[in-house]
Amino acid sequence: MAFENLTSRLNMALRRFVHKDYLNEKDIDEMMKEIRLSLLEADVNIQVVNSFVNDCKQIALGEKIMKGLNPGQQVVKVVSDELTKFMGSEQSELILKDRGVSVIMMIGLQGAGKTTHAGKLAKYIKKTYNKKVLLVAADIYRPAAIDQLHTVADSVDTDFFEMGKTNPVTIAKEALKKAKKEEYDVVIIDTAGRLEIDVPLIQELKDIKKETDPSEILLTVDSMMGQEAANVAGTFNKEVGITGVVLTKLDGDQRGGAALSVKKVTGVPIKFSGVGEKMDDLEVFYPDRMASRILGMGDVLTLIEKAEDAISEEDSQKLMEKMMNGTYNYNDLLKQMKMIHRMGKFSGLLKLIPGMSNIQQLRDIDDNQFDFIQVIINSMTKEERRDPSLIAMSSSRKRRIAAGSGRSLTEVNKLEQMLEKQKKTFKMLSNMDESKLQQMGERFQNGEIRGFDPNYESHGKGRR
Ligand SMILES: Nc1nc2c(ncn2[C@@H]2O[C@H](COP(=O)(O)OP(=O)(O)O)[C@@H](O)[C@H]2O)c(=O)[nH]1
Ligand SMILES: [Mg+2]
Repeated sequence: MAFENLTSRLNMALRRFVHKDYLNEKDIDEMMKEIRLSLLEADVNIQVVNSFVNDCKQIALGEKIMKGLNPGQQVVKVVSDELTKFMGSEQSELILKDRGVSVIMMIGLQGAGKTTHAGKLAKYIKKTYNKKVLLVAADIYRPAAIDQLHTVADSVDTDFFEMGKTNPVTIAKEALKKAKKEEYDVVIIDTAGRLEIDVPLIQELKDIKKETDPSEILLTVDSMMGQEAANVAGTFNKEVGITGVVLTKLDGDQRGGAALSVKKVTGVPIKFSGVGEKMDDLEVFYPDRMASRILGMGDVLTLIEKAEDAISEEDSQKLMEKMMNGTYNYNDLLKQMKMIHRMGKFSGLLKLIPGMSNIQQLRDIDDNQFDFIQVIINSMTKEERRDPSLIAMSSSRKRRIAAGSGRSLTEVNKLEQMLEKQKKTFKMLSNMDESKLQQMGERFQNGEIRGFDPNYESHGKGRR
């Protein structure tokens, strides 16, 4: 794994402090010095390292100590949070159009992994989104590049398009024409690379971009290339414009840290990582998971997570506000379910969560139901999750979500009703005066009333 050395060094730096009940500024300085060295050794850009360590220190000094953590653990949390932020905070989803043909351009230097990752992505998109994909050979310079993509396409059972050594812009144009006619959902264009960025290459990429109006321009960055990685990404971004990065060869035993600067330098999110030569060796890039993997302190981080859960008062407050002002949506529903799910049997903790009435209910949801509700919500677009009315008003959206999640339309409808009922309950609650609320609260706790249909059931066990 690319970050083994970084992990063991960081781990050493942090372990020394993690059980301390008291940390002074000197301790923190010492810790930051170690972190700085670890990052530099892993080949992370020096300016990036300096600002990272500086930020961590300022935050660590200013942070209130969370209940349940000692100061040492608290600093680990700060470092972990900053590392996550540094790599992009949230996971960035692949952008695909809801209808029509979406084009993905794979770009990058020669040998970075464009062709391999075009194949991996085709497989991933077919599996995850159930879409019809066309792989297009537009690298006409490298000997055997067309054959290579053909082999890759066959191995992931995906249709393949080539026109030999015709002009790449024409190839892209014709491929798109075919895709529209034959109702493909996604076209992945494997473009040519160079050993170094040059003017004709940039021009060619610009021309293909202009011709195909891509949803995604994904830059493959070889994580073994060291410091140059971030510069290359910066140049491609400035010249062509990129929407995401695929960090390849993270399975290598190199230092790899340079690639981590990519997000910081370009502002473009890392969307996937490549972890091997096989077509399954693709991972969705989650900054938080990568941060904990790099820190290699699973035990401490789990502890921190638990402490955070238990006192997620701020979250609860926010959720409460959303419930009361009618903006409660599928994201909130999922968040709330996850909270309750994680707390599991600790019913004593349940009263920490607002929205008394629905608790009874959500608590009764078993693992199986929890999984498929999650699957359904994951099949919604970002907009739909944020604005439930989009789904409520459109049966074609519901059908698409059902198909995408592999669940029945009835289940999608039930989930929608569940959300609507919850919203209604909240609305009712928010219109009550205080004494009445209190009365209601007591009755809820006694189990006399429930907010909405408690018989929300899954249809059969497992998927269709
Ligand atoms: N270990 C490893 N090798 C990779 C990965 N991605 C690509 N490769 C290898 O890197 C070489 C160049 O990849 P290729 O897709 O042809 O790069 P392109 O020139 O950008 O199209 C090939 O030998 C691939 O098998 C990866 O994530 N891990
Ligand atoms: Mg290639």
